[in-house]
Amino acid sequence: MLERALARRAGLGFLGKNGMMIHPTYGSYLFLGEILTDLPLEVGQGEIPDGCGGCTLCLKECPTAAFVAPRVLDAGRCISTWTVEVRGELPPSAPRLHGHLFGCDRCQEVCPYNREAPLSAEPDFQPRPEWFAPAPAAVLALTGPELEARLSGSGLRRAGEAGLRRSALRILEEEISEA
Ligand code: B12
Ligand code: SF4
Ligand code: SF4
Repeated sequence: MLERALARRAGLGFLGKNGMMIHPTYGSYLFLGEILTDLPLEVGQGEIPDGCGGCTLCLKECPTAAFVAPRVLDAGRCISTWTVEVRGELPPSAPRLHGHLFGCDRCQEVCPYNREAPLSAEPDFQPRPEWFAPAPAAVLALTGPELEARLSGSGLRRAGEAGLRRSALRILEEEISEA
């Protein structure tokens, strides 16, 4: 299901130039979910108009130039693809990870709609201190059982132990080549 397109049509938010579904008050740090039902429901207030205006902060911020045009993402250039979704070795054609171990939020961090957005109090969504910007060398130094224990109940399991070690190694290689 194309969740963002559906969310826009459902009146939950507009699609920003960074491709994200943005709620005018809550910003874009939102997960989308659906319930499929044949219950007759009341039609809501309609679509929320585009709120980007002349802003292009997200397009300029992307470290891999992944936006082909506003709202058009080349997923093959997005750091999220290479640190979250891809399994196995990273090919030489993969973009630089720019220090990102798992996913990337840079096109959201600069968005004015996220500056004042309220933070969730949901316990499951709070960052775990041990995973808050960990040094890649510290991740590589963890033994298998230690890393496995830290991944328990975490979304980071999507990359898994192998994916996180691979990204940590790649970040260190990039740092060394830049030095
Ligand atoms: C595949 C996927 C990815 C891929 C490819 C993303 C992409 N843009 O295609 C990768 C791995 C790169 C990725 C990255 C991320 N993702 Co993702 N991803 C998905 C997934 C599973 C499918 C998206 C898809 O089909 N893309 C294909 C394109 C064509 O569709 P789309 O991007 O959904 O929507 C576009 C079109 O529909 C078009 N469009 C639709 N209607 C209209 C109307 C007009 C007028 C116009 C001009 C355009 C237009 O514009 C939309 C925005 O680009 C969805 C869940 C889902 N089932 O929808 C989550 C989802 C989109 N991802 C999500 C998130 C959080 C992320 C990341 C922030 C994760 C991270 N921290 O690293 C990044 C953000 C990257 C970015 N700027 O988009 C959330 C977004 C929540 C939100 N508020 O928008 C979703 C909805 C998951 C969820 N259930 O919460 N993702
Ligand atoms: S998530 Fe990062 S790499 Fe992907 S489009 Fe946004 S800024 Fe670019
Ligand atoms: S940074 Fe600016 S252009 Fe990008 S999504 Fe946010 S408001 Fe729109």
